[in-house]
Parts: sequence; C-alpha cells; structure tokens
Amino acid sequence: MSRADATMTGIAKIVQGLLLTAPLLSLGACGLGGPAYGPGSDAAAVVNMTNSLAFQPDAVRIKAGETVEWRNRSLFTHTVTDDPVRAKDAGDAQLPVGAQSFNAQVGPGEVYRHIFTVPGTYRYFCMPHEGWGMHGQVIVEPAA
Ligand SMILES: [Cu+2]
Repeated sequence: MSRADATMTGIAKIVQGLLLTAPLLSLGACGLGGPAYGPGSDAAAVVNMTNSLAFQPDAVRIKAGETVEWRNRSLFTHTVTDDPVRAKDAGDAQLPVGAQSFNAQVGPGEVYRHIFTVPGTYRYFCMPHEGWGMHGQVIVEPAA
C-alpha cells in the first residue's frame, strides 16, 4: 500500500466514524431518552405512544380515582386529547357526563399522567394524527 493510499484509508475511517456517530447523537437529542424510557410506573395502566402513530394498548380499563400514564416512546410529538371541540370527527372524543375535557402535548421521551375520577367510557385521540387513526379508549369502572 502506498503512503497516499494509507492516508486515504485513514481519512475514510474518520469519515465513516463521523457518519456513524452523527445520527446517534441527533436521535439522542430528539427523544430516545427521557421519562418515557424510565423504570416501571405505579399507574394503574400504561399506554405507549409509538412511531407507528398508535396508542398501545388502544384500550385500557381502570377504576375511578386511578391514574393512566402515557409514555411517548417515539420520535414524534403526540397529544392525549379528549375534547370534542378539538376533534375533526366528533366521534373521536367522548367523555362521561360530568367529566372535564383534557388535552396534553407529549413530546418525544415525555410522559403524561391523568387521574380519572368520573366513571364511564372515554374516547380520546392524538390531534396531529387523528386522521391516521391514532385513537384510544379508557374505560373507568366505579371505585370498589
Ligand atoms: Cu400522534
């Protein structure tokens, strides 16, 4: 190998190293860390918000007074929205009589917790992805 070839190989290795580390650094900065990746939760139910624009699981069942925790483990900003005024399709937002509407923006890696005090069926959605079918349901049974 000539001296020039050896130099070129060295440069190629440095460039390759930069190309490999740059995307990892930028991914870290936009959400592969944060509370959503933290340890287990004491909430009665945990719902993940995904890169495939879904709430998983899309339906959970709890008792009145319990908490649901949403974890955004995606690279997108999602919302947890149960407010008929903000829904493009009114059927995507449903609240039991007497329950307050809610709307939270949840950035990548972030967590949102909501305590449900009024029993009934809640249908909620993600505002940016409502049209992509990002909907979910919380069924709240009366406290025992
Ligand atoms: Cu979303």
